[in-house]
Amino acid sequence: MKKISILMVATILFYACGSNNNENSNKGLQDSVQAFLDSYNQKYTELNVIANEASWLTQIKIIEGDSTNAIANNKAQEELAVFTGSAINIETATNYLKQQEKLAELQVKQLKAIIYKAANNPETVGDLVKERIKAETEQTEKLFGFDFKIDGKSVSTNKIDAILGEELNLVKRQKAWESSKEVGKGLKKGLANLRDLRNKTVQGLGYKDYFEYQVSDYGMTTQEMIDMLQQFNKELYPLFRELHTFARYELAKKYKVNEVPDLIPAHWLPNRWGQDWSSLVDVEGINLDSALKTKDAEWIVKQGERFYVSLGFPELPKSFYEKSDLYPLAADAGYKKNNHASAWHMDYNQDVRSLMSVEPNSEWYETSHHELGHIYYYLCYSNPDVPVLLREGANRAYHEALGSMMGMAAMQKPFMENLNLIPKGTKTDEMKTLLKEALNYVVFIPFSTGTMSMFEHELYSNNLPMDEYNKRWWELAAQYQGIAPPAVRGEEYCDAATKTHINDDAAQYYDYALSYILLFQVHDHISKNILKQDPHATNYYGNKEVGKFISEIMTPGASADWRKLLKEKTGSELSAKAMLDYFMPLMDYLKKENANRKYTLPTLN
Ligand code: X8Z
Ligand code: ZN
Repeated sequence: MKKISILMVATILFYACGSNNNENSNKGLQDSVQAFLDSYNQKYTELNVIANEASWLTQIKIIEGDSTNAIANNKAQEELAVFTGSAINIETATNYLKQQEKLAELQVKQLKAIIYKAANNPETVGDLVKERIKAETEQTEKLFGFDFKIDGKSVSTNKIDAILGEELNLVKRQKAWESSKEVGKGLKKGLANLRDLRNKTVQGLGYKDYFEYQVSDYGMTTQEMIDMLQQFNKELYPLFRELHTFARYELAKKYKVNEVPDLIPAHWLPNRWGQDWSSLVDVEGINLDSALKTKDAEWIVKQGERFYVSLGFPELPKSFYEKSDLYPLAADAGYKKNNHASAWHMDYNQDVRSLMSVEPNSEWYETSHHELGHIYYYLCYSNPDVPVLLREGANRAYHEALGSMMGMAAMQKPFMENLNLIPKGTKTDEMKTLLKEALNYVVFIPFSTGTMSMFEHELYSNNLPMDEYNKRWWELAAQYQGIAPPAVRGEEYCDAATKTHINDDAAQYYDYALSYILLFQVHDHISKNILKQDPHATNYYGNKEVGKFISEIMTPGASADWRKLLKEKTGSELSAKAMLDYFMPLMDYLKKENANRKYTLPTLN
């Protein structure tokens, strides 16, 4: 037997005790951090419940001249801001983070989340925060309380969209388009003011500007984000250039205009911002819009739920239907509501709601699937393993991606056949289908990576002067999307501010660009590795393995590292490859269609 020397015994004891001591002191530290986090999470939830409820009311009922909801909302938002931005919370979290190697990973993530949230509302600039909250409420009320009019008659945004979707008369189209831009005029000053307030509040904790602050949520610098967006835009450029050329000629034919313009007049397009051109192409045999005309709006939402349930997700809580606000207001309601779709997590638990104005058409069919994606994401991470502070997406793009992916899947032919939205065995032109999809998903990339994100970058990071907002907006729209306004748009307008997100989801639109890239990556994986189906023609319906895969992405919420999660689930880093592969077959087709046509999309810088 080997003898153990006295010295060796002493050494072992020393380290054992030492490490024991360390463990003890780590445990002591971890316990006190946990006590802090528990109490933070509890208070944070309480205040959010009140603030969300107040904010919900300001969005579902906007009564002209009645500021009751706005006042209550400002008060609730201020109380939440005072808490999240409090010096004591910042100091406590910062101090604990100095010993982060001794803490559990989940604790470190929560402490960082506390500091991140604080940076939007630091106590040190409390007055500015208050001013910003007030200005934000005012801006939202102006945007969604706006009375859109054509020829002096009030119209809903759904009506404007319907005109832009169907009308062949260019004069009528221009009227509808121009009416949709009127709201921007009254939002311009508010936007300039909000830009300053947003920048100043985050500067309190050392961020350069609000754009940098929002981007930092991805663990990235502004430059890294801009580079990534430009990279994606560049990769999709050749395809978009073909689509742009195709669309110019087809639209000129459609409107019987002899001379094909170099830049597409914005009012020729079926979307107010030219972000989705898909309704330009009809695919014979697949007319989702006409199939949906036989359904009602409620069917659209319920069908979305049935799809998720078929994958193994639970039914929506009863309260979802009781408390959501899903359908358009009656024209004579006497008040307005937010007309842009959103999903809400009221209590970080089961109180989930959506605000929409669903009508039975393909746009709302897709949007309902998108919103339910948010709702199921909320429900998935509302579990005891995910602390309230981390009940968010793995990153913001994930939150946008999964519902959009379900929307895309729900529009593929085998899926629609299965639902009897089209007759089984319908013969269709697959290239046309792909073209229609590209006019949605590919066309969105220059808008989201370019016009929107570059405008917001210049707005926040470069302090774009107010008297250049409209000029710059249209320069970017020309550069990236190849579109132009129907007539000169001077600085009395603020066309950027007609887009919801510019006002109330500031400096975050790249979330959607990344979400489209991500959704094709996840869809590619699901199609090839789980369903073993062609990504162009899948049927997710009823497949529990697909449901399990999606729910595994959703369930950890922000407790997961988004890059690791993507690698783990799809085997690759974030990349446009899947999206490019998906649309690749279109290149040859479009090149032939575009033979002898003039290409006019501006080249990339
Ligand atoms: O804003 C949205 C969602 C909000 S939850 C409806 N989307 C972007 C937009 O409408 O501009 C979805 C895709 C793009
Ligand atoms: Zn969304």
